[in-house]
Amino acid sequence: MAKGEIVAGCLAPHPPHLVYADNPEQNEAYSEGGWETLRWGYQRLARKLKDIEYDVIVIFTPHWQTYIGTHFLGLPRFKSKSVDPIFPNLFRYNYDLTVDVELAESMRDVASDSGLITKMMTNPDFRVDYGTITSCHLLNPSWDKPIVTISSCRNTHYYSPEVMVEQASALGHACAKAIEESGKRVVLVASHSLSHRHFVTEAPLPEDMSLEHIYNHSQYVWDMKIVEMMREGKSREVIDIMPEFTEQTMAETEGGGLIWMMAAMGFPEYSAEIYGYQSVIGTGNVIACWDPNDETREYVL
Ligand code: 2X7
Ligand code: FE2
Repeated sequence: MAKGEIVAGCLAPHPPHLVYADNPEQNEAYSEGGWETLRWGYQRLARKLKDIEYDVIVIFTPHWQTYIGTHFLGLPRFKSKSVDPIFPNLFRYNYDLTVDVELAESMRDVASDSGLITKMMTNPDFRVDYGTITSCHLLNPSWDKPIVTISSCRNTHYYSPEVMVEQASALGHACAKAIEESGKRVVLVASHSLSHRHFVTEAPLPEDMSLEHIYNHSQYVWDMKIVEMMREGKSREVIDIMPEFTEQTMAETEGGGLIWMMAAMGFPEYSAEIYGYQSVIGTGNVIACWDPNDETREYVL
């Protein structure tokens, strides 16, 4: 059997606003659009993924928060309605998704053997979080691939951002090993924003783009520094400054997704493809892709 491999790694922010703005049939809310820079970027990345041969999407989400170890979706199908607890007016999404339980269990086993605390989620009534659904919907609107969702163990809050770097890196290495042994071709997804200070009152019309802007200039400068380093192939350095970035901008990197993905991909030294940057309720969001294939990697933006 050929070795499994990671065929792409995507940094895929999940503001539910983006699904709301797209008006897919699965979502109950109706919008007049909005946040096109991100949505069009997602559409371009989704087209790229369609041209890549792969078996499964493995996604790490900060909105499935676990306090004792890392959990993995562990049943072949989850079907329900996911309602965003903060934005029920925008996101009430009827999902019906399939899980690659075999790969989820192997990742769990390897992670557990390496000393991490792990658990499979086997409650059929478990409600899949909106981070998973938003990023997966925007990257693969046809939902024609199985997924594996990995929870975010709250290391940053229990301990510190530095401990998160250690723990999420160990999890990344374990997942990479399990993927290699599986023989499967896998797309990794770190589902989160960058800077994360945000407005606390909603505009009368959420999609009124005349009111959308970054929360403050400091967040913008930090985000641009991180994006520049991604372009320059400095993924190791991005992770090295992550504790400070996370603290200074309340960044959603606190959940560990990007650390996990960069570690699993061996800290790429090639440029990340950039598909768009835009704020959503003041947060900073970049869509980026690390394509390990020199022949297909592009300069997008
Ligand atoms: O979860 C989110 C987010 N990460 C960014 C912006 C808006 C809402 O929800
Ligand atoms: Fe979020």
